[in-house]
Amino acid sequence: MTRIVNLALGQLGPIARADSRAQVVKRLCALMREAHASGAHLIVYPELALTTFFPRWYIEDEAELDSFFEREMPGPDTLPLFELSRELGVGFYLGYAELAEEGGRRQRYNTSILVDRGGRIVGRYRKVHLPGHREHEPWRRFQHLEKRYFTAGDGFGVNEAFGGKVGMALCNDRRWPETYRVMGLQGVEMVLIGYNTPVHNAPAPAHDDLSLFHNQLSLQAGAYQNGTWVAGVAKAGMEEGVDSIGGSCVVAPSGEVVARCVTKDDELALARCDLDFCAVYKRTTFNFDLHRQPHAYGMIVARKGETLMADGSAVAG
Ligand code: CDV
Repeated sequence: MTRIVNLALGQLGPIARADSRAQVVKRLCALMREAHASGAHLIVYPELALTTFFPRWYIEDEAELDSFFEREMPGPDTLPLFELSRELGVGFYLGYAELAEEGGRRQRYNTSILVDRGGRIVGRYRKVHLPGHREHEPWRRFQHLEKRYFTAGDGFGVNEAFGGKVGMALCNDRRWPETYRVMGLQGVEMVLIGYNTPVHNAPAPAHDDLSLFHNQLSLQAGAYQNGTWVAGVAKAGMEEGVDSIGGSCVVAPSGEVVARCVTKDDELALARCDLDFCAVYKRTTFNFDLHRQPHAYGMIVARKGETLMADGSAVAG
């Protein structure tokens, strides 16, 4: 069985607050068509890819806040993307704001889904590391209210899809070694990550010049240290007065960047990812069974049949 995944990065340029879902979905479909024409099996879109990055505003009106969220997936506006996926045989990763009803309670999540080449949802992930702050902080040039608007997800799973083990994360997750390691311990072979990263870092403006470097550093380290492919995809450019980095790229299990976007606009980049290449690293330098020393790490380690959660606990299943 061949385990080649022709991967497309579907980087997006800015989405204005006034842009409708239909307008955005049209852009996503255009990228998917281009990906298909280039032989892609899977296209990765950014975090919160259906709307502008609304956590930059302090929004008090609940109905206005809700307008950025999806109540169902697919819904009427997103259905064309699923239909096109099925028609072309191109799967996708999509980040969006999810409004869920759980036990009679409304919950808001920063979510991504994995859709197979038949247009079926085969995985869902809810962002674990929510950055920013909970209260309005007027001293900032713009807000980052993810802690206010979203509930944190509860773990990093791995999906059997595209002939291998595919994991998901969202934006700030990519800076944390645990994100990759928790999936690495489950044998992940490809990690898909959408992001929205402003160039300006309000709590640490001295880091602004390093925004792009830190993005790539995190993706490369996560890939190499876990012997996995990693794809990071930006929503880039000047969106509602906030400049965000581009730099979408695919990193091989060797830690090398093998494909990269060069603009801060809607742009496709392509990589031929051989999932079997992961084994070269997983069987040698990063053979976890042979070389890891969990007894020395002072942490709980998941046994077979258990999942290691982001807080370090292990749960069945
Ligand atoms: N959307 C994000 O998670 N953005 C963060 C910013 C706030 C630093 C990031 O880690 O890129």
